[in-house]
Amino acid sequence: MEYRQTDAPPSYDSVMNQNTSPPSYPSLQVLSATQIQPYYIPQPTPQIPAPCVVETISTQRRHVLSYKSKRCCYGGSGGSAFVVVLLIIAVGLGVHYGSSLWTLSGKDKETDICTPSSVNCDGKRDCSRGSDESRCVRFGTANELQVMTSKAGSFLPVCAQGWSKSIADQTCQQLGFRQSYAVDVLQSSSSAFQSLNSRFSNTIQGSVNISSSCPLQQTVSLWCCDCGRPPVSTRIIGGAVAAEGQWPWQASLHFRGYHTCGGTLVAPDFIITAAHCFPQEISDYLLPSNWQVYIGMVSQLKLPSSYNVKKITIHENYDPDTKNNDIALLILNRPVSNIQPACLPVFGQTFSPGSKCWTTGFGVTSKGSDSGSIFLMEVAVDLIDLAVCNKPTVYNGLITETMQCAGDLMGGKDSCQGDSGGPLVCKADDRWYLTGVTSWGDGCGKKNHPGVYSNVGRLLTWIHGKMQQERP
Ligand code: 4AZ
Repeated sequence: MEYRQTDAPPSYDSVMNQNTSPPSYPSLQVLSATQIQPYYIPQPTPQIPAPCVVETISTQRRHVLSYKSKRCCYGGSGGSAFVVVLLIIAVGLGVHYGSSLWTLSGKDKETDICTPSSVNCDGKRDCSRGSDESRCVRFGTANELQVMTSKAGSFLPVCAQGWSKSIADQTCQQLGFRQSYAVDVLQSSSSAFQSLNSRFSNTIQGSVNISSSCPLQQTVSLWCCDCGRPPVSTRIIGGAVAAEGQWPWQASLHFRGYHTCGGTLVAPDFIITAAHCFPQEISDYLLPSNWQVYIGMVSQLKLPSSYNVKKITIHENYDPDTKNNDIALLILNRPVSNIQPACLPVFGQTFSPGSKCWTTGFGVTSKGSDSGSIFLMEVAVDLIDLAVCNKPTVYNGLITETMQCAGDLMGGKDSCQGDSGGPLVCKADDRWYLTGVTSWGDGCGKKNHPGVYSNVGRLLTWIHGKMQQERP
């Protein structure tokens, strides 16, 4: 995180506890000029040793070992060749294998096999991984529940009549949440609706029928969890160290005991992070057992108990060269309780250029620094219009629709190496929404080179789809 301003915040050193000597960072990469390749993020990101390095590493080694021993059941000591043969046979037979086996193999391997007569959003699962039924629900303004059915062919609001807590819970569970949080009734001006059938059958899209009206035009607004409202709302004025509880959804992803990337809790079982945190060419990064997730803490010296990763899902169309679709979803081994997730934006929600948003992370605090930050750092950034960010003097056309620039064109306020995968959040209606995922940039804090974030609003269909497919 880079932070320079004229009305200067306290320097990093001045906010550090002077009595605590920072641990040495033996394996850290120095962010040198040669590493700052324009438009490309050097990988892997810097690694901050956890204070309990020995213990953490030994625990993780146990995980790795048990993982490997499981794999031996598939592959034996002959290893990879046999696994490859197995995979080929599996695809050939259309066998639906356990998810972690696929994850191991990296992206593009999650073949979803569909029946020839597969129909999307008819409530019947025709594909082995359920992709035909995973993009049929979304939320509109005011969290209006909108359902697509094969018959309607478009997203329509759902009539409030007949709605119950049980249907709300089942719908939220379909979307990857544990239960529902709140239901409201909206006054709709729509001219077509979905009305509930008398029986709920598995999915919400399988339980509604198209209708030209709703009683009193009342439709359902559904919340699957409370989100985006931190318990603490004060912050260190002008400073850059985050107050405890300010950004509870912030995750620190440790690869073999070292902070490597940020992440954001978006539901009790799910973390959103960046695809580039899992370089495809290094298979170790794709092993869930090599990762530990810490959530809600503000110091790498005070780690809470960790979560294991059950599965890493990387966007199928992530392009490591352009960083397009730089997003990944982690499912945790157990649900997080008592920590507020950030809200996911609703469909069509926009944050206008110039919106005040914040990005947070444990990344390096100045160019050339050889270590990440022990403390969670925060910085206010402005959203920057796509066309401005694509100007020849800025990123000269490299910014796609699934990216969002944020920072300050004058330089100084930026995320940096090690912040990757972490949140860019913007406030609306008193809640913080995950607007971006820290992705890349030409250096850090440089004039005319703001931070580039994955555009969460543009990747919502992917996020909801995967949360449904991977639901706990
Ligand atoms: C990185 O390497 C990185 N200044 C993250 C953010 C930015 C640049 C690089 C944005 O993880």
